[in-house]
Amino acid sequence: SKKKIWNWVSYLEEEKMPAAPLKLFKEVQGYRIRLHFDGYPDCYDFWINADSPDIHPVGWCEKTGHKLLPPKSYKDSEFNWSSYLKLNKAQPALKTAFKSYNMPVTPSGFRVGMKLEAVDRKNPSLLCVATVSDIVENRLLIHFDNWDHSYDYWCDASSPYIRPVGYCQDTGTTLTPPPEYKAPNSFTWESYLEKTEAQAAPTRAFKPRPPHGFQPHMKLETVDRRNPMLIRVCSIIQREENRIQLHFDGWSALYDFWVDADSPDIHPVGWCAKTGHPLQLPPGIADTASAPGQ
Ligand code: MLY
Repeated sequence: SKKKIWNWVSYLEEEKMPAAPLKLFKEVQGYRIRLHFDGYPDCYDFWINADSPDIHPVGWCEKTGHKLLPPKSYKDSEFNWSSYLKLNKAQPALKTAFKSYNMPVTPSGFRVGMKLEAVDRKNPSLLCVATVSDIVENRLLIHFDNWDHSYDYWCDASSPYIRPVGYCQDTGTTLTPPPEYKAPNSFTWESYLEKTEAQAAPTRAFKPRPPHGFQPHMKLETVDRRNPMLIRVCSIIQREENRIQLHFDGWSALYDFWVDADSPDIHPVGWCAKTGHPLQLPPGIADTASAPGQ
């Protein structure tokens, strides 16, 4: 039998399903790059969108007072960028290539040290006592009071995972206090703010975003988290307030998974073609595809 060349237009027609509209995606620019930590084995390499707010030009840590971890085998005091670049005959990535370079910093009502109520993303049923522990551009680092940093995450003022002090009380939701509060009801914000000499983040600083517009059956291109080098043809099968459940077309439902609607790993139909990234086609259609993650 003659093999047709796969393309989205005829695939959507055959499947009688729509592409997820462009306007539903947070970012539709950029391409993906693979990053390697100098001095560390390749197993720590990771893929990231070139416009990610998590990557910064050489010198950024020094300029903004963040701690830069030097390549393995260097002591903190031994490392400086100019001799390191010279020694390795390497070029710094151009500042203008970074998204933050062209991004206006909108003033926000958040300040480092302010308290709030935040979802523990590792235990999503918990809304907890938390602090803004860092601010970079328009993003906030959320830390859970008296827990280790492994629960920390970055988000922006429109995140559905953060709420002002008092939200739990107002909505009759259980608030998880810091771990030292063992007895139920022994925690009150009033005395805690006083004790910690902290301020509550003002309600006006929170900018709740409108609900996402993704619907079941829409198709898109999604990073395979088991092997993040790969981007696959995908369909939405369910939606929730902040998340969508995805299915890899042609694969077992065992591989279905949930992602945040603003995940940087979901892309509109045509994104791979536009950015020059290979797209893994549904199996059976082409022999390039392999089992997810293998
Ligand atoms: N079962 C976990 C729950 C930890 C929750 C931490 N959050 C609140 C930051 C444990 O006790 O380790």
